Amino acid sequence: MTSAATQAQAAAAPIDSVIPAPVSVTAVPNANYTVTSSTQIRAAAGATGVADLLAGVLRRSTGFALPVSQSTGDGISLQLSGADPQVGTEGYQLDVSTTGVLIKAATVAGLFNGTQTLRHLLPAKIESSTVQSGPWTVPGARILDYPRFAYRGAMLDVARHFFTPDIVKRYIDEIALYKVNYLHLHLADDQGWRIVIDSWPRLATVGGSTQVGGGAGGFYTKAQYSDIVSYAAARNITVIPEIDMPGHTNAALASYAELNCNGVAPPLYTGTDVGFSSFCVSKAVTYQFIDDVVRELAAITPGPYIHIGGDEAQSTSDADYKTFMNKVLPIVTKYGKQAIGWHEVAKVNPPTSVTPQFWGTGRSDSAVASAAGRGNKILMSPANKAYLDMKYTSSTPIGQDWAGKIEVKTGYDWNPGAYVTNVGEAAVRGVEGPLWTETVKTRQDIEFLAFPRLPGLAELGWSPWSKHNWDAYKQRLAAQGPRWQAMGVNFYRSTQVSWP
Ligand code: TNX
Repeated sequence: MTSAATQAQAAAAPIDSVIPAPVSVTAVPNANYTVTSSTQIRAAAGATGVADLLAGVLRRSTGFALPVSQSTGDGISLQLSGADPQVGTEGYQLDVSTTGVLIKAATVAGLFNGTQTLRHLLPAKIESSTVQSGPWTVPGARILDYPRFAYRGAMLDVARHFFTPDIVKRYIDEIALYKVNYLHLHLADDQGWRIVIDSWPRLATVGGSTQVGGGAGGFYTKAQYSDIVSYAAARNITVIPEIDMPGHTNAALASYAELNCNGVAPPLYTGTDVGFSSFCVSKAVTYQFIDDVVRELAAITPGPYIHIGGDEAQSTSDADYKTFMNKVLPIVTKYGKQAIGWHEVAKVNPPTSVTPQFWGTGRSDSAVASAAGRGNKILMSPANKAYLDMKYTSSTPIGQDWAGKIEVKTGYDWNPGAYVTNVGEAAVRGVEGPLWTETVKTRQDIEFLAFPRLPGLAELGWSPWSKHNWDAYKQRLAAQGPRWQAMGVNFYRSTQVSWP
């Protein structure tokens, strides 16, 4: 590492270096706190899990013992009482004084978010996995913070290329630092089916046996999926499983001949075309199959949502699409879940419990606007702004460009609450950054596309619009560079940002 980079990692973090920008940050002079070998972490009953996670991060780089206990006193304290009511269910207050850092929230989720802010307030090398030298100083500050939208999401396509549970967990760690609270896993597409369904075992064993380019593919056992779900939950992230249908279903159709209208299973598919497959809308077995899949998935998914895809159904007629969705949406409800669908689902006038996910490249969509008018909440993922699989520039190596090139500023400079005509702030559930993986093969590829764009989306989802400011944001973003270096994150060094 260059000595400039070493210095950047050692420098005390300025109080305004947090991403997403908090609602309110006030500097408190002469109130810095330094974490030392005698610092203790004190947690309210119920918050020791969050305290242990924080201790885990801080112990690795400081080498300090940092014992966690249910006690009160100096040091780092996590309290579940006394927070300003404005913090709501996910916000927190963080006060730094010479004797400690006090984080207060109404919920464990709020405390978790407060601890992520604390990480940003420590020198960048706090993120190192090996012991570094201090001082570990937190600048004197008072922070009050809570999210703009209840949903800040990231989607990972594990169907086009399969990613191991360890890679998914690492992505969870990386997005949790930016207060992302939903991880949408795109578990099935033409090229692969990635989750065991006991009543239809060939989905995983056959449908999961390859991927784009013809590699070995893979799938998650239910135990592995549940492990990912709990790992995410400990980090305030709810997993949303997606089974894309009626299109994007070749892997399922290849696994079971009876799901095809002609009774013949197509071969497995390892290319990157879209729009060529469809479930057989007229066959009863199709809905028995979907009932089984949704029942089994709902049973291992504690979160409220199941994503049913619904995009690019170019091999399904409009009438069939409507018939299909009107049968499938009630199945999701029957198993106690709310459906999310790509925005084409808005065309069937779905019940207001359904969330259409906007992925268009324009600023208007009449079906989405009508759904918003009827009371459906819309999830915002405009492809030319939020798609993490688009190339940054024509010369960056991986990614697609059908929705355009998305440099860091382009990905940051839009307002999800005033983007699609007649879909106002109150109709928006939140934002999500989809990362499709036709061109993405490794953990490093995922990181290169997500960083630095994902933090920008996270800020759009969390921070009040009044804090939106590219010039200020790019300074804060620059300060993440040394953090990502310390974490070993393979990020894109956009020339729009003056990395230290
Ligand atoms: C469109 S976006 C798709 C995906 C592709 C993606 C590639 C959407 C809902 N469907 O099937 O992977 O483009 O960027």
